[in-house]
Amino acid sequence: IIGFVINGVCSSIEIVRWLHMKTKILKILRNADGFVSGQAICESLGVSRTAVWKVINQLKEEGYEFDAVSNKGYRIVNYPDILTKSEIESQLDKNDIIKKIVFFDETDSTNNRAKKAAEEGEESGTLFITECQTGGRGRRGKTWESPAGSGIWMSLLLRPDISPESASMLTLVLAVAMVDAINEEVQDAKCYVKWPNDIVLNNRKISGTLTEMSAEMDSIHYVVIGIGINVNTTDFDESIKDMATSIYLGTGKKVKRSNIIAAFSHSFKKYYEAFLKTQDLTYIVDRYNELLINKGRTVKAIYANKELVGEALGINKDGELIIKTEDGCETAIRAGEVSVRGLYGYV
Ligand code: BTX
Repeated sequence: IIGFVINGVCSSIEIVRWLHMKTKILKILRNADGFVSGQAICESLGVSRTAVWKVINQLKEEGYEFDAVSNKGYRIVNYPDILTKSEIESQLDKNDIIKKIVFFDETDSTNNRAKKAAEEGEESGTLFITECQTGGRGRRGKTWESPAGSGIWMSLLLRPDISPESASMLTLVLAVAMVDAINEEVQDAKCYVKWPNDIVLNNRKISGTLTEMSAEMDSIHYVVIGIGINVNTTDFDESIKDMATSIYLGTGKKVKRSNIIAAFSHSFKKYYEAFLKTQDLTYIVDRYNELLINKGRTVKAIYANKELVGEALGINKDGELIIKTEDGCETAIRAGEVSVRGLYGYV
């Protein structure tokens, strides 16, 4: 029994080393201008040629395409659209907010996985991601369609030292960071934000955010921010096909999902750090209002069992939407459903 346990421990350490090395080799190849020789990889990582060769073969099996020229080495000529730990980690920097990736082929909901791990002490900055959710959740018990192979379904675990009341603003911080990330990858994608949490392309929804928190009166245990993005999706369920779209359907461009995640990791860092400085949206409000599709349009807000119709003026630094009614009164609403005339069928 002792022998078995020791063997078991050794082999799991081997697997961890293997994954780590795979990420490093991928990073070296990804960042190289041209060919990288097998010898140079061996020397920089202190591993054998056989080990490098094995990793290259594994990458080929995952769909990476190589140009291999004797005396020159390897060069990646085509990347697969996959969401493995190595594929994402090889694009992150050491200062990114995302510190660790936990990937599932399939799971019920990445928010559920993140919350469970958080309860068990998982560190801030861990990103839970899956190819397919069988129980993807929207806000207030709604469902989120999360089929395999075409979208990003992920949840970021954070443990910010902020007051619990400020946490809901993280949804807005994330939305701005994600629009910037999408725009960086697809320059002519004209994405907007529909307050508070939808990302909209061509007047249809491509993304939504679900923020969940565990806190006491004055301190946060953890926040889980879940985001779903339709990236290369071509078909939607009958129930949402008139209101949903994807980056591909909206722009005609197929995008590598891992590139969006990496771009998001960089843009989120900028906005998150700005948010932590003031614990409000002081530094983000202008960018958010630039992207706000509701701005200057007639909206109908349903909140706290009330209904309000008026012009949306924009958000304030606390993330509230200010609505001006016909009588000239301005009301700031903190949370609720807001529909915009002409969007998703509201007329
Ligand atoms: P929401 O309440 O704003 O939106 C939910 C509504 O959006 C649904 O009732 C439906 O009308 C529509 N919808 C459902 N699926 C899609 C889709 N794929 N594209 C466009 N519209 C859709 C938004 O809630 C919050 C969504 C968060 C999803 C992420 S995915 C990772 C994480 N895990 C998890 O279970 N949820 C989050």
